[in-house]
Amino acid sequence: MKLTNQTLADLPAGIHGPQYDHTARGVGIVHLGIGAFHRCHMAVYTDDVMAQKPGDWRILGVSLRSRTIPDQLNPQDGLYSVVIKDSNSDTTRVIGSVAGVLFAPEDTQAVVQAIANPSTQIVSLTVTEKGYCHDPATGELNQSHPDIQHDLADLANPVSAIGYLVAGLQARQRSDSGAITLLSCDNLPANGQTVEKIVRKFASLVDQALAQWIEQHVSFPSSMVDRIVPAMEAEDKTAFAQRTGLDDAAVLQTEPFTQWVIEDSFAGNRPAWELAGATMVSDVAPYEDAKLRMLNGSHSALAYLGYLAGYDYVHQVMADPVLRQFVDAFMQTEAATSLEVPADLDIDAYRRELQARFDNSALQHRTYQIAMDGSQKVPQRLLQTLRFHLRQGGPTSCTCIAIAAWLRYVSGQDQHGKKFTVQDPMADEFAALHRTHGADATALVNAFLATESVFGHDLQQNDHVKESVVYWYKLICEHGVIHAVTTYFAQTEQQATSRCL
Ligand code: CS2
Repeated sequence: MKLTNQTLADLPAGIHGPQYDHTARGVGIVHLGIGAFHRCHMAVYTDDVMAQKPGDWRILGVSLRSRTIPDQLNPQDGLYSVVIKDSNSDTTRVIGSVAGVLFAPEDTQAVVQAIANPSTQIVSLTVTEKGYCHDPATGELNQSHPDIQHDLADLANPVSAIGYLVAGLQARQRSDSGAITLLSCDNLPANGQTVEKIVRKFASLVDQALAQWIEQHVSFPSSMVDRIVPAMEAEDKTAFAQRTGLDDAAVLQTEPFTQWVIEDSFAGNRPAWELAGATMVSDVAPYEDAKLRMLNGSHSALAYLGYLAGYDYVHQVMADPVLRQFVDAFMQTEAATSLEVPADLDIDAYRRELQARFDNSALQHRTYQIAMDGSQKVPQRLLQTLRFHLRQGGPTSCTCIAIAAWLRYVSGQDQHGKKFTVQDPMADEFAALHRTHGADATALVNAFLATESVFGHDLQQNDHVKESVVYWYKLICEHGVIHAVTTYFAQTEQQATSRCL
C-alpha cells in the first residue's frame, strides 16, 4: 500500500497517522534543507502542535541540491513515517506537517516567493554546518566561497541557502509583506547570531537599504536541537515495507529522545512548540554549548577513533571497553568541566544519558556519517573545550587525542591500511597536507594547526598543543587507537598515584 492522503485511513495496525486534518491547514513555515533530521525533529514538534491547537503551521520544504527528497515526498502528499527505535522495541507514526517540497534549482522563483509570502512567518534551516558558507573559526561570511560569489553576482538565481534567504527577504521587502523570523536549527554555536551576521553581511554587499530593512523586520533566534537520526539505508526501507506492508519511499528512523531549546524572540507569530515539549528560553547559549561539547564533541571523538579502529557503528565503539572509558573520560574531565552548566541541567545525569543513547544498537548509526565534514564541526565541538582548559591550565589530553585521530582520519586510510573517501569540503587540502608532510608528524601537525579557518590564529602558536597532538598522532599511527587510549589511561593513573604519594 503506497502512503498518500488517500491511503491514510487504512494504515497498517500499530501505525498512527496525524491526529488532525492536516489537509485543512495552511503553510506558515518555509524550511530550507529538508533532510532526515528536520523531518524527525522540528516537523514532528510542529505536527504535535497542530494536533493540539488550530493554526496554519504546515511546512513547505525546500531541497537545495538533491532531487531525491522532493521525488520521494511529493507523490506521497508530503507524508512519511518515522520509526522510533530503542534497543528492545519500536513505534511508528506518520507525520502530516510537511505540505510538499520544492526543488530549488528548478523552482527558484517559487522558493523566493514562498519566503516573501505574507502568510510565511518563519523560514527555518537545517543546511548542515557547511551550508552557511562561513568561516568556521570566526563565524564570518566566507566571501570567497564560490556559491557566495555566484549569488552576489546573480541574486536572481541563487544557489546557496544564504543567497535564497537574502533574495527572499528582498522580495519580502519589495512586496511589503512584513516581519519574519529566520530560525537556524543546525549544530552551530549561537546559530541565530551566526546566521544573522552572515545574512546581514551578504545583504549589505547587495543593497544597504535591504540591510536596514532586515535589521528592522527580521529576528534570528538561536536554538539547540537534539535527536540522533541515522541515515536510512536501502535495506532499512525494504525491511520496513516487508514488515508493515506500507510502501513509504521517505520512511525515517530515529531514537526516542528529542530536545529543542529555543530563544523566544520571534518577529511574527510562531507555533506553540512548548505544547510539544520544546523549551522556550531567553538565552540558549549554555544549552547549546553543553550539547555541542558533550554530545557532538564525544560523537566526533568516538567516530574518528572508532572508524580508525575498524568500528562501523557508534554502539560498537561503545561496546569496546577502552573506547567506552575514553568517551566517559572525555566528557567528564574535559567537556563537562569547560561548561557553564545551565541551572536546570544535572551534568552527570546528562553524561550518563548520552552514553545510554550512544548504546542504542537498534539505531545502527554509522561512525562514517558522523566523521564527515570535520573541518566544519571540529571548531565548536572540540576546540572551544581545548581553549577553555588552555586558559585555565586544565586537562587537554582527551581533546588532543580526538584532534590527532581526526588528522589521521583525513589521510583517508584507517589503521589497518584500508582506504576510504574523506567527505569534507576541505578534503583535497587535507590530502595535500598528508602528501607533503606525511612522513614527518611534527611538520604535518604544524601544517594542520596553521589552517586558520579551522584552528584560528591562536592554536598554532601554542607549544603544548603542538607537542601533545604530535605525541598522540604518532602513537595512533604507529600502534593504533586502542594502544594510544590505553597509554592515556596508564599515564592518568600514574599521575593520580604520584599525587597521592
Ligand atoms: C552527529 C549529529 O552527524 C553528526 O555529526 O554528531 O548529527 C548528532 O547525531 C545530532 O546532533 C544529535 O542531536
